[in-house]
Amino acid sequence: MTDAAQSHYRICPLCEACCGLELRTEGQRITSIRGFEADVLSAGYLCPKAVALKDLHEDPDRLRQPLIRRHGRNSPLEPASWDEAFALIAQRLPAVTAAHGRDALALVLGNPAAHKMGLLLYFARLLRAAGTRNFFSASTLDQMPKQLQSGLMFGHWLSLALPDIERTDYMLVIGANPVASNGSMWTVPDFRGKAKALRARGGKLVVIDPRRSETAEVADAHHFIRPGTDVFLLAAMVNTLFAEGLIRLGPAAPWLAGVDSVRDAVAGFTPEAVAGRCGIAADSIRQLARDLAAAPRACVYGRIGTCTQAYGTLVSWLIDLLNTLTGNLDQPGGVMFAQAPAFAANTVANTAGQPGVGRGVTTGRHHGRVSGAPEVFGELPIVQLAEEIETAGPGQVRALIVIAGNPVLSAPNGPRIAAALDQLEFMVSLDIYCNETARHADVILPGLSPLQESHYDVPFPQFSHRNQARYSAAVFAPPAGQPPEWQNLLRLTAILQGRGATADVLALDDELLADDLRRAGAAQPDAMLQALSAWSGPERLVDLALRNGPYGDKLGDPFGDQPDGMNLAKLAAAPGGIDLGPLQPRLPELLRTPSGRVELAPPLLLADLPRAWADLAAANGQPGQMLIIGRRDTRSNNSWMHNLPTLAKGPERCTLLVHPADAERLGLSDGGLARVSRGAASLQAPVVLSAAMMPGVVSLPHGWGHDLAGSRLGLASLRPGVNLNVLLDDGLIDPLSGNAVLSGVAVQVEAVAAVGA
Ligand SMILES: Nc1nc2c(c(=O)[nH]1)N[C@H]1C(S)=C(S)[C@@H](COP(=O)(O)OP(=O)(O)OC[C@H]3O[C@@H](n4cnc5c(=O)[nH]c(N)nc54)[C@H](O)[C@@H]3O)O[C@H]1N2
Ligand SMILES: Nc1nc2c(c(=O)[nH]1)N[C@H]1C(S)=C(S)[C@@H](COP(=O)(O)OP(=O)(O)OC[C@H]3O[C@@H](n4cnc5c(=O)[nH]c(N)nc54)[C@H](O)[C@@H]3O)O[C@H]1N2
Ligand code: SF4
Ligand SMILES: [Mo]
Repeated sequence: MTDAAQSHYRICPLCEACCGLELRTEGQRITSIRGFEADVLSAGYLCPKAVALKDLHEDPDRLRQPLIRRHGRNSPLEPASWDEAFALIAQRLPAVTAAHGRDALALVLGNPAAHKMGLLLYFARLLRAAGTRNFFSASTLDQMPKQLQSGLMFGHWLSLALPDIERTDYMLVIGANPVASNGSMWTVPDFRGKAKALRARGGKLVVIDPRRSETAEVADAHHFIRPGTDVFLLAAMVNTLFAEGLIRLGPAAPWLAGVDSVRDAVAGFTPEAVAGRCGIAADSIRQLARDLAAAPRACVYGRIGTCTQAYGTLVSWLIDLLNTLTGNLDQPGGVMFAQAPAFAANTVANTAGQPGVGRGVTTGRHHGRVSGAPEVFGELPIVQLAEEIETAGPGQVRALIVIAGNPVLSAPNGPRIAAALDQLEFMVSLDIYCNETARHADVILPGLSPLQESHYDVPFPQFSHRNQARYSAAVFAPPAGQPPEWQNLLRLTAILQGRGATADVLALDDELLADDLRRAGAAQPDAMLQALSAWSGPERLVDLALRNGPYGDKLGDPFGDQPDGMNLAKLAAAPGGIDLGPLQPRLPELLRTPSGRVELAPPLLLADLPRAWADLAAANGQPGQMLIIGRRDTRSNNSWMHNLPTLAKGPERCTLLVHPADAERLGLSDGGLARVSRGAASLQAPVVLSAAMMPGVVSLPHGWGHDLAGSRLGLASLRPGVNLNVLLDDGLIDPLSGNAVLSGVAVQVEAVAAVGA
């Protein structure tokens, strides 16, 4: 008997572009993966990673069964049944918190959790049950500065001003490489195609980056910048707008507060004062400001290169100041706010509550125990995880749950983190591999293959360049007996609540949802639960959020008063999704600041400017040192996907890019080995000469170093690469957001003598 060919619509869960795919299958076999032409967001676009979903699904190293250490921390990780794995957790984990308090358990949430509705929605349940202050995530290796700045200016952490690329005339990209990364904190599939269209209609794309990146290659102009000096460049651009009378507030004017304070704050940052430090001529800085101001519709977009530096929050603020002071805030063709169809109530509070005013955001409700970093959006800096484990005293972290994260490779000073993990009394990892972090766990609980899960993008419609809603069902049924991850999180929740390993998690799910409804003050909670009964688990939460969202059929009070509105059943019946149109102006309704204004001059940020001013005169690095930056490659994804044959083939990707002039001075040759070191930390990487590098700057991608004993990534270990984060300093953060400094760190680079030479 042959299996019938079938076609499936499936949203790609691998990156923030969230492309819609069409998968063809015959029985359990995947026969093709393509972009789905009818997808309302991505219209057929896909990248090579999507095709690797087949390899991921079939990867023999992908875990299908829990692994546990039966005889304590020094015994080997061995396959176990689900019952045995949870019984071990129930036996060991509550004992730690019972003896040492709730903060003795830390939680780490990694990047892929943002792409899995079961993980993201149910993590909130686990965090509440854990009641610990020790919560860390990839956000402090990534976008925390952007969230803090957006929160301070607009009143909510997730109210991000997004470039309206399809209607703009001028786009400045700084510290982002969306041609390779496919965009971040901005869901915009096929950036390259959209950039091409922008230029074809006479618009201009300009890139500022220490490397002539793949995005710079498709731009009209590119400027090198010394890594870490964006704060100076952007402050000088804002200064120029004031100095040359180019300030234009536009239709947002009535809602803006603090323009004069901004003028005073940037007064000293003239183009001449910063040019030398940035490596950009003063005239060029002025011209960048003038071009931005002169374009009828313009936008500035900054991403990870501007966040992972010592002034990440200031830089993110200056970017939105440029957008605002040129009249482009909340305007078509400028930067605009999405209106997400779901999670308005809990994750996207800018459509919930009273429009136009709110509590705003604060930081520092508690502090890290050792270095005293303020909590930001409920999180402590992930670079401080190790010290919280190492340092004895009340509140010491003694147990850890890591969910879809790999800090041993992803965070600065991985070796220190690895050593700290070995000091824990108990550790659980939820992962699909035994990765470099999970190898330290007492229990690894595997997730399903993405193709065995249904999908709704929980956070990304909030960052989408167009309003839209999409849902896709699972392609394959999960294997019998393997629970979906939301159930694993609920079982951990039950264990932390003292209900043991065998609690009825479906009953707990009902109970927690009913609690949510009561807490939200629902007048008719029972009727609401009844109306949601077609769905269970994360789908039920999505249905609820969609129905009570801005486009929903309104389950809230009054009950069901928008019968034509959206719900999950309607969305599921629309493969390719529902288009909700281009972004619309949302001021002042979007604002959730206490003043009801866009806060252009938040005191926290103004108070940080003198730090930058004092630093302006200093040099970054000693003579002879190089500054190291990262790099993303389309065929790689942070610290994973290196185990998949279709992506792993081809040229070596973990290479050190060096400008030819630097190479000559340092005695490096193309294809030769370089030793890169910072203090006692060092690594060796193959050199590739590249005129695309700014002289004085070298680039090495992150997420490599798959040669650590105990991880189980067979293919990846054959070409392990080296871990950039071994070199980076876990003491370097942006103090406002707690974000790690991952870029522009000074290193020593020297040739490694060829053996026998
Ligand atoms: N030097 C340097 N370091 C960086 C960066 C940089 O630019 N430079 N970038 C930083 C950024 S932006 C980020 S977001 C972080 C990312 O760093 P992490 O948050 O550590 O995320 P990943 O490296 O993506 O690894 C996540 C793990 O999730 C697992 N996983 C994948 N899918 C699933 C699933 O469905 N369920 C479960 N349970 N697990 C799954 C993978 O197997 C992998 O082990 O790295 C950061 N590190
Ligand atoms: N293929 C692929 N796609 C990915 C990922 C991946 O690992 N691989 N990771 C995903 C994740 S988690 C994220 S957060 C996004 C990130 O998405 P992007 O922000 O687009 O990340 P990058 O491609 O690293 O681009 C950052 C750029 O900043 C530049 N840069 C470095 N330092 C500085 C500096 O000091 N100043 C300025 N102006 N520029 C600087 C770098 O040279 C680089 O070109 O990508 C996502 N998409
Ligand atoms: S760009 Fe590639 S990895 Fe990202 S969502 Fe689209 S297909 Fe998936
Ligand atoms: Mo990220």
